[in-house]
Amino acid sequence: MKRDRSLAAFERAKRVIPGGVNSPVRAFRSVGGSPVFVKSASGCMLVDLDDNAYIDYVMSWGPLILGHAHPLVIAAVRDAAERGTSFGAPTEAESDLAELVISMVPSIERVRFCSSGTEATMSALRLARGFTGRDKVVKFAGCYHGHGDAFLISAGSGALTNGVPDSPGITEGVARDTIVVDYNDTAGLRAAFAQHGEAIAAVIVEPYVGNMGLVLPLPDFLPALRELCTGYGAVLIFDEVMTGFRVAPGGVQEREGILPDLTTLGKIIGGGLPVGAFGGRADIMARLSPEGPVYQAGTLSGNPLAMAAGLATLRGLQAPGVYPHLEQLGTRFVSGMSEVFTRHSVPHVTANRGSMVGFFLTDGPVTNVSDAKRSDTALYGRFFHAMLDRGVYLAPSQFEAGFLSTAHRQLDVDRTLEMADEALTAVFAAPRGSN
Ligand code: KE4
Repeated sequence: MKRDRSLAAFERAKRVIPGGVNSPVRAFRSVGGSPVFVKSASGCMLVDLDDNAYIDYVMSWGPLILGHAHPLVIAAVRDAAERGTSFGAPTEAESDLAELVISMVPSIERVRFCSSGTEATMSALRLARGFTGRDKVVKFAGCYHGHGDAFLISAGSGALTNGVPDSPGITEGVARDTIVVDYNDTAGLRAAFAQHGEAIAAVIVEPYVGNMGLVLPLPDFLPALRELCTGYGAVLIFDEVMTGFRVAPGGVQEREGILPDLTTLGKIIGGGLPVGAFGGRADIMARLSPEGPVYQAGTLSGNPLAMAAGLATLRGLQAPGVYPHLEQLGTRFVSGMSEVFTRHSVPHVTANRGSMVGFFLTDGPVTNVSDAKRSDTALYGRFFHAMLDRGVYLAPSQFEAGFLSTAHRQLDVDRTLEMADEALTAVFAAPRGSN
């Protein structure tokens, strides 16, 4: 498949933008090669600068659950834009979206909008610290909550004492207040609370993890989180930036029946435009400026175009049968992929929750980041490129989830599975290192 224009565009971009991208995962570092530059997209199809078309399973990393350029979303954004793009003053669209979010997400009584998932998680943590008067936060290895300093922390040597920065530019002082436990490690969580309980302001978790690849909670994990946070007076934050409105209308908390104290949202809530949000218990949200003392703000928070895109998207999800259809499509995708991997004797683990899908190229089970890292990332890279050359755009990293939309049809999934079979045949026929 010829991608000369994308190659040239990448060389141009690298001269003016670090790494040639505005978010690292887009640079294909994890799978090798040069990224596809997009000309346009519609439905489940992406078209690159060389007019190659791909069935898209990244879907902008989750926001586009109705597919690219959905007519209802485009019309709503166009209509809003003709009345002005931003005012820095309140509009009723913000209350419209807030009321809809509160009606859909079980634990949210009040909500604040911002412009990204990172802002949402940063703000939710500050609010939890302000509400409890405590400093420490517990996160889980392999979970990603945006690029806020407090979250770019790995488990330190003395894992339960304090974390170590994951990136230069993060101070020891910040790392000291982040405790990192293994996902699904309920014993480790109990130990963290036994050691630091009264100092823990919050626990933040991806209730279904998308940022290791798709990793699901063991049956006792989320209930233990709820029990310990309640017992020690810590704020339980479900980071549903990826799972919100994705795995169910009310996210994981609806599907699992576990209510957090705060929820962070993003992606789908903006329908492809920049929106983040955090919300939850009214008594906690009441501490937020200007009602309370915890400061948080944003020039473009509640932006009218973004509100319009979010409203059109969430309203589009209200149609009967949408979620059962997405569940069936996601299940077909992962079961078909499993059949293909089995046919080619590739060790694998596949899973889906609704239209959020994942597969690891390793034997199971995969319950935490150490398990996930056993995946054959070299094989994943060769598979990724073999699929790309056959018109299927998977996540350019083994450690990401995939997403289907209401624009994906059964025949798109079936074609994808045919291409997966062809791709693996080609990968194993070629001498190693050649593709
Ligand atoms: P943003 O700041 O990228 O809008 O959201 C951060 C974030 C927070 N929480 C969860 C659970 C997330 O998945 C994300 C962002 N997800 C990544 C995909 N793994 C965005 C892709 C990117 O970084 O370019």
